[in-house]
Amino acid sequence: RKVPSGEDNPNHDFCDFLTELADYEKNVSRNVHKYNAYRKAASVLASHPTRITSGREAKKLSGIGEKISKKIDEFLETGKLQKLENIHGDAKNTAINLLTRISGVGPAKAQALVSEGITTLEELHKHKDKLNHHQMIGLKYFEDFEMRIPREEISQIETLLRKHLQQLDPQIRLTICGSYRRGREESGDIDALVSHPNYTSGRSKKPDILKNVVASLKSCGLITETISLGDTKFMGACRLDGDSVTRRLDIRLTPFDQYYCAVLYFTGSDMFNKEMRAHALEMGFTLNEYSLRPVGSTGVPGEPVEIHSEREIFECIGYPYKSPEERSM
Ligand code: DCP
Ligand code: MG
Ligand code: MN
Repeated sequence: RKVPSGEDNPNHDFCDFLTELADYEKNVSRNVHKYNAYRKAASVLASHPTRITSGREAKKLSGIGEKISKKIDEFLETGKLQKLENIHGDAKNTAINLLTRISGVGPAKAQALVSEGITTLEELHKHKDKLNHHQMIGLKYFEDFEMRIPREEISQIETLLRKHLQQLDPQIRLTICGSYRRGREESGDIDALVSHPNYTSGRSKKPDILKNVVASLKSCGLITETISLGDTKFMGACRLDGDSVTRRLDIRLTPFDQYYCAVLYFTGSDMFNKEMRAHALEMGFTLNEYSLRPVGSTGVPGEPVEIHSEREIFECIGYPYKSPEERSM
């Protein structure tokens, strides 16, 4: 799902089965290493410009080893994968896969439900007592949250957010990050980042900005559900108007001095972040959603580098600048 697929990708059928294998490793086997290996292979193939015609050819690409190259051969020869056929034939896997599609339900929870005999949404509706608040909202909006959000709708929501935040406090900064910022035509959710010059990492006082923001967006009817609300992180749902689909909305409040590291992180993609952080480490820096810090010979990170733009982070670690649109790997 996160990997580009469809007409523009000559290897999309390989990407699809690799993504499905990745999901199986994450949700059923719970093997994060295999999950990462399949995702990496899918992303490498997704950005490969020409059709791969053999496992041998695929193996020359970074991130594709013996096992995956054999799967590509099997798929080319038989049009399917026996491993996936077996997975599809197992009702338990199917149930776990269904339940993990509910927002807030992870692999462990899904497996626990299945072992208690709950394998369908209908059954789950009868056993809501087994769900926490997040999972309850996930179940309530199961269909809505599965629908991709058209770019145009996020753009309209962005306009509304800006208008309300401007009224609340003209100094508040807002950037919609995630796949939307990477220029995608459709997104899975809305990732909003807000900041304020009066809120910096050095201050110990708890910020009340996010609570005010959420209260104001609730009272105007944009925010319709709250999954969780802390000082710096809101998870919930919003709706453009009465008959629109309910959309997952995340809002994070970030200290002003950490704004660009946060924008970079929440723009993603997650694979791109992994790659950039690994490059930073090679160059003697540790990079995360808060800061960029040099790592001394002792291995202890130093003081954060002062950052004034997203581009500066790339420059500091000698990583060729990529526009958000180029980060969808
Ligand atoms: N992120 C990350 N590592 C994770 C999860 C998230 O680096 N494990 C960062 C990169 C993501 C961003 O946070 O791009 C937002 O997370 P989302 O899950 O919302 O992912 P996207 O916005 O990229 O895709 P989607 O359209 O599915 O929401
Ligand atoms: Mg997103
Ligand atoms: Mn998100």
